[in-house]
Amino acid sequence: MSDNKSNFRFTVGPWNVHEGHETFGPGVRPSIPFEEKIKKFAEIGMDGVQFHDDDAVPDMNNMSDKAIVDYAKDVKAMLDKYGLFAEFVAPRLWFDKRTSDGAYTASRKEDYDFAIWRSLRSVDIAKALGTNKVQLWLAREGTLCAEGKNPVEKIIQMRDAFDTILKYDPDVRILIEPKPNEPIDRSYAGTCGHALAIGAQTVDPDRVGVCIESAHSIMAGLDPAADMAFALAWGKLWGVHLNDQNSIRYDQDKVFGVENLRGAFNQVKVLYENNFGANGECVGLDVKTMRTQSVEDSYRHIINSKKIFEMLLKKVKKFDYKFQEECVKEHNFEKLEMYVMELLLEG
Ligand code: XLS
Ligand code: MG
Repeated sequence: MSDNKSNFRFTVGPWNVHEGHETFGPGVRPSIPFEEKIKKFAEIGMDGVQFHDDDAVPDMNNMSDKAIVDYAKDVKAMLDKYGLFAEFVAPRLWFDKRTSDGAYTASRKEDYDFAIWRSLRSVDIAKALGTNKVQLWLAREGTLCAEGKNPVEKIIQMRDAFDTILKYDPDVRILIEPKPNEPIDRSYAGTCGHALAIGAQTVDPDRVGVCIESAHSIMAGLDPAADMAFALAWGKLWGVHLNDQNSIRYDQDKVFGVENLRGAFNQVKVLYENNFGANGECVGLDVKTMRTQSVEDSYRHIINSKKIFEMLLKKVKKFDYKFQEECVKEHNFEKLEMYVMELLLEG
């Protein structure tokens, strides 16, 4: 096994430090100014930042294409000031009224056109921030009312939207972030397999990969490490959003490893064994501050996620492959499983 390794680069987005709002309650903490978050990300050991398009350019809907790029260049200067890079830009296609019935799968042409406009501006913003990665979380690409859309037509329409993005800029790379539900009732492309399949149908499959989020795999009833492995097998794992999740409930964005330590161990293991990061891929931490947390202490979940990742990495490096081989030869998986438990539990 080669050893690039341990050179993992960590990223988070400004939305990972939020005011605490959720479906059943408003924010409970004051907002932290954008630059203060960026500065703090650098202080707590992040290497880069993930952006929604309007995290970078808040008023973009009311700005010209050129003004958007100019604004993004100033954000790049701010990142440089703190020694951070931009990992990707994700068009926020789930806030605006025009995306309430989906963005790429919208029923109305003017809504679809808006989604394309935001996506192409995301490419511009990404380039201005110094990255060619655009991440597409397919938030509302599905339906709230099964009879409301022709699913086959809409799935093809979504592929056509990806083609438009790919054709717009020959350097752009698309990372699809699949999620099975929420905010949509049922997603048209909710898993790693769907994302890879739709990528393969685009005009340039080599420029479409995936970002696997632990919680989203769990919500689909799948194992995140196995999803990561599936994408790694074809060289398609271009990003991860590590976090944790208590079963198939609402999307919880808990600290990495706090629900299922063995599951987290196996995510770190598959990333490490397969040299994730060697081509610039980042370990994204898509975790949210608990609603009970004070504003002064609202970065702890990020610090903890990174720490747990690093502690698990030490365990991964201790993993005895000789012993594993022996157990496999004997078909003694009880023995191997107990070895893993002891490895995880001992100090
Ligand atoms: C939501 C997603 C979102 C994306 C970025 O469930 O995880 O946070 O990662 O838009
Ligand atoms: Mg995510």
